[in-house]
Amino acid sequence: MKTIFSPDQMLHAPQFEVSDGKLEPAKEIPSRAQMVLDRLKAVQFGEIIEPRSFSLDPILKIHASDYIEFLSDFWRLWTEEGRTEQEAFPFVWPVRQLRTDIVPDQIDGKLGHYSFDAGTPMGPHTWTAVRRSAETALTGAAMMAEGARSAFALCRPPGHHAHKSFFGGYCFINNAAVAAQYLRDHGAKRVSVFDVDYHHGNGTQAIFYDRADVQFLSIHADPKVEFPYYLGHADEKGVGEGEEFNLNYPLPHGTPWEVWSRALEEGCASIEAYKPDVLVVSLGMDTFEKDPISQFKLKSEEFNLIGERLAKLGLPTLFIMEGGYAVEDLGVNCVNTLTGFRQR
Ligand code: OKS
Ligand code: ZN
Repeated sequence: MKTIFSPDQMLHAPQFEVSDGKLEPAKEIPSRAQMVLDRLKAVQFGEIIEPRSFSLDPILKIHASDYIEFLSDFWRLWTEEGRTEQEAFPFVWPVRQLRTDIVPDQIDGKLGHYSFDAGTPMGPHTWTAVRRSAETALTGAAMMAEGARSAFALCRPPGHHAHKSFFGGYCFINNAAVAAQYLRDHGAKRVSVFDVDYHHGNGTQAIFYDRADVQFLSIHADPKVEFPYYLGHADEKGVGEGEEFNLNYPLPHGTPWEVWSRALEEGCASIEAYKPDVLVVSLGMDTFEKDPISQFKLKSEEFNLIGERLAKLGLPTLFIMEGGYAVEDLGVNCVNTLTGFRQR
């Protein structure tokens, strides 16, 4: 299995995030990708290749053009308004009765319009890294369209919280959604996206919610007690043509493998019934027992079992990296998953 990665993805290097209302050290940092690269090399997992370049077209099939323009112009606007902080945080949002049909001119107004949380700083090189991360996912999708049986897109920044026109949860472009759409546009009739990150993939769910051609499944901490709080409940099943093609498995804090793996089984059974041409896995390792921001109890060896179970589906599979913040163990947990998959 080949890994796709570009060092440009390291250019997004936030120092801080607003977490639970406090300024804290940033968690979604370049060393995450480095730990995975180091482990891939240590076990000689396979070739690591640079992503290809893509026009913005495949990204604009998922994201609104004004949003992508905002992301790509952001740092110029920020400095033109005389702001000198090295990272920008939104702090005001157009919730409920406030208007979203007019985009403010002022940069803080824009930041709130195009985001849903304050935990996702933007810096001078965020756009470069974000676009390259999406190209990493797109390269994986292109390799699958060209006949690869599997690929690993080492995406960073991650993507699954990003909606059509707003960022949040460390995510800017929804890499998995962009990849799934690319696969649809290059021969796949049906695509399943299985999100095994600790957090609900609210962006991916919302993007495909009314569609029957992309099935979305997510195992995650119950949003009643966990970020992203406002999406990811079990009764969200899709709308219109998309009805029954959205499947959420919210689980309580403290969930161990014995319980988590039952949701994995159920999800796999639904994927088998859907009969997709290709599987996209939103791979988060923040289900790990020692993850600093999460409350599930998966052990390092159990990540191999995730890979093994997914392999049993017998589908061409594109892995796309999402979260995971126990940096010391992240490489092992990630490569364990990929190894479990390959050993089948
Ligand atoms: C603040 C929590 C912010 C959580 C962001 C989640 C990022 C992630 N205490 N998504 O999968 O890993
Ligand atoms: Zn996560």
